Amino acid sequence: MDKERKRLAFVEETFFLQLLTVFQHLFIVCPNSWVNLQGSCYKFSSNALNWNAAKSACKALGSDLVVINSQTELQALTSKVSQTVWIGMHRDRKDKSRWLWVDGSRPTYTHWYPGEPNGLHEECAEMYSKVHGCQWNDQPCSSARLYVCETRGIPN
Ligand SMILES: [Ca+2]
Ligand SMILES: [Ca+2]
Repeated sequence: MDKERKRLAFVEETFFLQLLTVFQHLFIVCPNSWVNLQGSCYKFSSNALNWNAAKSACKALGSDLVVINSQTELQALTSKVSQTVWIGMHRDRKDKSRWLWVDGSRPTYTHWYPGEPNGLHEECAEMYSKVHGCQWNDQPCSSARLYVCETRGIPN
């Protein structure tokens, strides 16, 4: 009996947590000229910069380069990406065979173009346009690219 009650409490808790997430997504407000996609805010740049300058530009806006955590997030972004853009992933300076997101996390989801990543001197990650399935490529950080910033929305 006790076990069953615990199980129900768990189901209830899970349900309410999911409901809370849905509401957070619905009532998130993004700054002007930012796009709200499933509870996160994105800014698609109109200027091309090298990776470090792009990261600084996002920082100046109180955000950082986009961190893509899941296929769901990638799919939400897809329709908006009409040219190659920088994303917030770079090679780990301590071990160049590994990658890091700008928030310090290790990628769990990746979406590399076939044959990529292919060069240890290509230390930053870009995302091809939707025409190329928004797949990723390692690229020298000095290249000029459009970029995508991401920030959490402000609760309404
Ligand atoms: Ca994200
Ligand atoms: Ca490459």
